[in-house]
Amino acid sequence: MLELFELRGADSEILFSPYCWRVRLALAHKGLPFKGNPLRFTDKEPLACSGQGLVPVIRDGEKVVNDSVAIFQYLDATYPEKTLLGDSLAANRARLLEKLIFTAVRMPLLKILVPRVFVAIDNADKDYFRSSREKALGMSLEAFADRQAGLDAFVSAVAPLEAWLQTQEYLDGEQPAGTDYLVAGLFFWAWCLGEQPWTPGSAVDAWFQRILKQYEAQFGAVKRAA
Ligand SMILES: N[C@@H](CCC(=O)N[C@@H](CS)C(=O)NCC(=O)O)C(=O)O
Repeated sequence: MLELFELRGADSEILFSPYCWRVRLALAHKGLPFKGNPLRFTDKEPLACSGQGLVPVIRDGEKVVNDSVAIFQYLDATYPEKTLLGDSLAANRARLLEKLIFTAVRMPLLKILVPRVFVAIDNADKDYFRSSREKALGMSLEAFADRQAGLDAFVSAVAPLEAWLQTQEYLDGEQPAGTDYLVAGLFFWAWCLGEQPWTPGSAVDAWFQRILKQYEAQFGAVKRAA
């Protein structure tokens, strides 16, 4: 069976990586059965087969693929039914969208979520998480975290999505597909860590709830941190 290496917290059922959520949602969309293999940040050995150290990684028989967008493309090429990204032009646009939201949506969320991630992760991961993230951010986690600035920037970043979702149910049209999951992965990250930085009752909220409900109908309730 297809295997998904993903990220877990101290509680192995709290899955909080935005990129791994993208892949869970994509596998659910394709209706592909899979076995989740949740790893701590510092469990690198099982990822050796992928030649790098980040999750998500999928193993599908002999084939090993890492990187959420590359996994979407692999799934479309191998299991063409229920397209995620589409042909090369559409796939290229999805990659562009991914780059845009990486900065616009991920960074505000990180400002909100960093303290929650630090609490949720296993004790064995805390030193690694702090030192690797502080090096990348160029400052301490405490200096970076800023809930109010994160919330304000997040609301501005999702305003175009809010307008878009006033006119159609999903980012990809009448049915959800790849761009919905690329963005929703970030929302699941917040959700699993016990946050909901978007406005209850908004079009974005209704969109997220539709995707969540569809996933939970297949896989059961998503566990959230307290
Ligand atoms: N571009 C990659 C990003 C993957 C990534 O950054 N994964 C994080 C988890 S959210 C990770 O594995 N971190 C492990 C580490 O920092 O050692 C994707 O889209 O899959």
